[in-house]
Amino acid sequence: MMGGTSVYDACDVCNGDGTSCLRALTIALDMQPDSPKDIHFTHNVQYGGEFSLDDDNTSTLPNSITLHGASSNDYRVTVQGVANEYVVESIECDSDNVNVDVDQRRVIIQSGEDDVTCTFVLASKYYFCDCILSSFLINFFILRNIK
Ligand SMILES: [Ca+2]
Ligand SMILES: [Ca+2]
Repeated sequence: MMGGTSVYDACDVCNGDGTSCLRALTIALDMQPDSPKDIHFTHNVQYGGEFSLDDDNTSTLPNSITLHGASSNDYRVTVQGVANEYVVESIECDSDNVNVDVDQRRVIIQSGEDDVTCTFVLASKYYFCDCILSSFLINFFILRNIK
């Protein structure tokens, strides 16, 4: 293979068993509030380079996925096309070998031996507004009843 090393090439170099030098890179989605909305991600960990997650109780889509990559590569996972009503509030990873860039909606997982889990937290902009609206309505009815 010119100009690069595939995952399988790298594993032949490591142990020859095709799996034991692969890192498990788990990407999880936490929508706030929970939502069936499909959220699309791109990555360069495995061939294909994309997946979708949601955050509800149905099995149509999972809320996390585990990818396997060679430890000697840097990887990038980006959440794409976040709908207008959502913002990427935070991205939480359980490893120091990750550059988190919330503004660019991505993580860069640096080469290393550790397995990594990153949780993308997407919050609805209107969730907060709902809370304000309902507290306004509650106050309104309390005041009305006091009079
Ligand atoms: Ca959630
Ligand atoms: Ca689901």
